[in-house]
Amino acid sequence: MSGFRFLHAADLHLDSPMRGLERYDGAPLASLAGATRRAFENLVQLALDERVAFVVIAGDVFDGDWRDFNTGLFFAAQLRRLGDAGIRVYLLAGNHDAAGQMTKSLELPANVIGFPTARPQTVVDEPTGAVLHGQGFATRAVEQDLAAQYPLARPGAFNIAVLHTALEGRAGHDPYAPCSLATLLAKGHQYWALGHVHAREVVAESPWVVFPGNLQGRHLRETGSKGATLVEVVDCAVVTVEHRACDVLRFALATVAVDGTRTKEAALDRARLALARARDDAAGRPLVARVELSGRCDADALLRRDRDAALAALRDHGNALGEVWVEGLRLTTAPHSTHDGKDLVEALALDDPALREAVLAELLDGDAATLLELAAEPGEDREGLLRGLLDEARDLAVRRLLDAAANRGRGARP
Ligand SMILES: [Mn+2]
Repeated sequence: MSGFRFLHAADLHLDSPMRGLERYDGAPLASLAGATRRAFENLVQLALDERVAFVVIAGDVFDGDWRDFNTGLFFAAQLRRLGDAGIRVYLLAGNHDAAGQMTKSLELPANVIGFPTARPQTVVDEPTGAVLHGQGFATRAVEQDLAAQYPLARPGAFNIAVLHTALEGRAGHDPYAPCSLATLLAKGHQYWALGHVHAREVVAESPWVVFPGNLQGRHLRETGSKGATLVEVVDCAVVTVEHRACDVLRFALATVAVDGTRTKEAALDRARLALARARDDAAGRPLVARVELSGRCDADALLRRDRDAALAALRDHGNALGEVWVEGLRLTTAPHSTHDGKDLVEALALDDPALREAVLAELLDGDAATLLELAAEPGEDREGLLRGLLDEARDLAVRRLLDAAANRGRGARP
């Protein structure tokens, strides 16, 4: 019986900035700095600890052309740590670090084998006998099906095909190097080491087709555990495929049901619990969380009236928990109501001119001037503010109509 292990990673995006984080006092700013680099250091340490034979990196090591040589120097130094332990690295260019994108380069250590970008190449990893096939991106936008030109599996060997692709398309990702799963399966390789899609996904298990996901989340669309895939091979067959976390900082969406809460404090208490739970899930890593409160509750109006205070209370709790950055607060709550839809329909059908006038007057008195000002002035938060005002207006109208329906039910017209 002969066996070996290898690590499959992709989308390191070294030195890419963390985006969309509003700074505030007490926020764990320092934990963001260098997160992509520290995640890669964790990957290298994992390779050393697990004594893997080689590491496969399926594209987008870099976020784009280097600002200076430091990004490249850091990467080469880490690769050398692997080289000193006799670990090979098979490297493929993706859309972000396509050959045509990079103006600076460093000669990589001898343990690194890069795939060409003009055509697919097959290389044999001599110590294990594994056969690897791959073709990198020559330009940023590769629109042809690269997989179609990949060679067939070499019989009697363990074949790994390395490819940067969106397959037949994945939400939120440019549809580069499009190909069908059927094309991949027809090649006969035992493992397709894919890159490009930042959410981890095991597309197929027989044979294995895997997106390991990116190594480190960078914003709130990259939530949950991030890392690499550890693969064990015995007698030319995959025995285990495991996700291993490498991230040093985690992103989370904390969705909190606040149905039935009477007070703002009661709703916020539920949010505080959800933050503590998300912190536990991050297993000691600093956390960036967006809180979303949803459900029908009496606290709805109170929360909306003083959203800044609610956000500050949650940020303060994040500071108390330690290294929890509350990115923002989203309210999808609605007014609590004991009435069913039938009441509302009846109320809307009232066609009571006096009631309609009262509702409109209330809305216009409060918000018309602000709405007009906002509409005239371009600004970053204008859309959010307008939406907030419109939400409030809608809720106010609903409340008025429900009150009217209730009064009518009791036979007392306003
Ligand atoms: Mn990519």
